[in-house]
Amino acid sequence: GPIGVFDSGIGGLTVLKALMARLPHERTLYLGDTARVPYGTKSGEVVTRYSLKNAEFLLERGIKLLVVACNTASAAALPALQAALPVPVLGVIEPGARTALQRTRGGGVGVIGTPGTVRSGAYQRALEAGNPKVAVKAMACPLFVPLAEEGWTTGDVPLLVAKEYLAGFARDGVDTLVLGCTHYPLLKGVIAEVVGPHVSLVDSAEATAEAVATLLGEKGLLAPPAPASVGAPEHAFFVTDVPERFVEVGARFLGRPI
Ligand code: DGN
Repeated sequence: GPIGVFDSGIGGLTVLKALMARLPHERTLYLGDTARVPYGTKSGEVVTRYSLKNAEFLLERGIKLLVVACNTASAAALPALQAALPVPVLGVIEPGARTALQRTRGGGVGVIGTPGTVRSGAYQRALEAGNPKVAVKAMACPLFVPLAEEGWTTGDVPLLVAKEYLAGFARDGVDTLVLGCTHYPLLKGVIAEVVGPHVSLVDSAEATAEAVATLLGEKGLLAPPAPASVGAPEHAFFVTDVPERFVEVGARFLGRPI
């Protein structure tokens, strides 16, 4: 079966992009819950209810593994999804936290995400579970989401917003910063400019793709390479609202047409 991926909307395409690069032989099914986006400002209960619905839709289509691409949904709903589903379920938080712990030299780790992700404390818990001595500073950066979707990822406006959000990280001895939201990889340039070259940025999408590859390998679930005559594996997309905006904006997140 294919790998199932769901997100609150468009942002999870950054995770799908990393998955497709890391696992080029895998078929994928992506569900963007564009009717109910954003999740980032909603309560954990509501996000969990939506997440279970999304998972059910993908499960009915025969997925072998579920990737929760949305950080907010990973933070709120991972245990509920793992309890409810008969297939392995992976979120983006564990892999991002693990990579941050490998990277940090001084033990100061910053996390940025939606208000829901930060409020849940999920990254903080995952980091502290891996290393109790780590000093975590988390900050919600909600304006990064619309900026990324509008394609406003360079120039004065995103730079000013990034400075407002991130200036404190430099003072607090943070040497590693987790991009804990699907949209933030698009703003890597301005974020790096503000925090400076001594802060290592952790892309949760890439860390998750690596974790998916490891898990599929361990379970013997990797798709075999197809003969050249068969062509590239299929990637299917579903949305819960009309698809126009998803197709247009999504191409930028995925780095190729949808
Ligand atoms: N996909 C969400 C996340 O990674 O937390 C961001 C979009 C949103 O729901 N606000």
